[in-house]
Amino acid sequence: MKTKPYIQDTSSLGYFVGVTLDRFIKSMQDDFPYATGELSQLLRDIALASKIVSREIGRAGLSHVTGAYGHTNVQGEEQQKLDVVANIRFIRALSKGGEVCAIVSEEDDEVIDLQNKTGKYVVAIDPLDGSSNIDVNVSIGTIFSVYRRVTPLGSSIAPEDVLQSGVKQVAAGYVLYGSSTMLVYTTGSGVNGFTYERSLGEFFLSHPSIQAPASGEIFTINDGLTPTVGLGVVEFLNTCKRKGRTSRYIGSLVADFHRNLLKGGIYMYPASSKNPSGKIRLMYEANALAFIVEQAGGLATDGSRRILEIQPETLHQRTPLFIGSKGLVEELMGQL
Ligand code: AFP
Repeated sequence: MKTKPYIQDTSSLGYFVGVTLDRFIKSMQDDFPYATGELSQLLRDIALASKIVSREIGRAGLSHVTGAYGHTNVQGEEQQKLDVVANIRFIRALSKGGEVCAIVSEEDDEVIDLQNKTGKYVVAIDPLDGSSNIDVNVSIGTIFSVYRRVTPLGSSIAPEDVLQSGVKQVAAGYVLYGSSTMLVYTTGSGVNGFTYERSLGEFFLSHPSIQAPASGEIFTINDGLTPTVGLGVVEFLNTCKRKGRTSRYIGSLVADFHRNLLKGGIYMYPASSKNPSGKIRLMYEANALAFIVEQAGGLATDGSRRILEIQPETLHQRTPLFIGSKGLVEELMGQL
């Protein structure tokens, strides 16, 4: 019988066509001979929860999960029903997996101690970011950071396991529930994006090795803030306008960040008189995106410090955030 080797030539389609998230995670794990597979499993747990949340979001208008839940979170913000649904889904997935010992969530005042003394990892998560956009069918997202616990396995969790600076992240990512659902993540060796194929129930690699353009034409800020922000930011905005740059603002950090990551731009949420420490939460918004943007060649700062080097003091600490293409962040810094 004549045989021939199976050579899959997908070069004309792009090398990565057909790679599922599971297979990709496995191939990354294989690069680390001592990896136990726990981080891989954790990433799969997050992906699974995000598929469920994507489904809930997709039918939100029909299933009575839009609107307020009737409770205010620790930030003083009114929780939406979908915030609560997403929080439950992610916490359930992370607690069932067995790799995680503690979770910090935007929706919970205190650290969630999973009482899992063999869990190696701590997760900080904003289960559903951009809540004000839920009811109006505009893109929203999930943001997550993963840290290795610092106390020995077998012991109870301690504050130092949780309050770690962004440089200590071992993985970070976001899910964008937009015109399609995408999961973008890094484990510190580049950034890769996966698009959800709903009918197959799988994420497929669609954006391999994402690189942030070195500069760009998009500036992103809530313009209503500008009368109360620092003069340096105002000056930078005037420069952007003089140079004919484009202003784009969705009000969902994940969506605004993702657009600028792919197209080149800068997202700004400075300190203002309303939010003297900025609005964006360090532990489950800024750090993950800062890790991703740096891995993609961009920058993230609070105006004077690299976001990843800020030592968090409290769980829900806020920070000013300037993040995006290197050239634009540097230009802004020159005017601060
Ligand atoms: P929520 O998830 O609490 O709505 O916060 C959204 C967010 O942190 C971020 O996603 C947006 O970029 C920013 O707030 C929008 O803030 P403004 O409404 O003040 O522009």
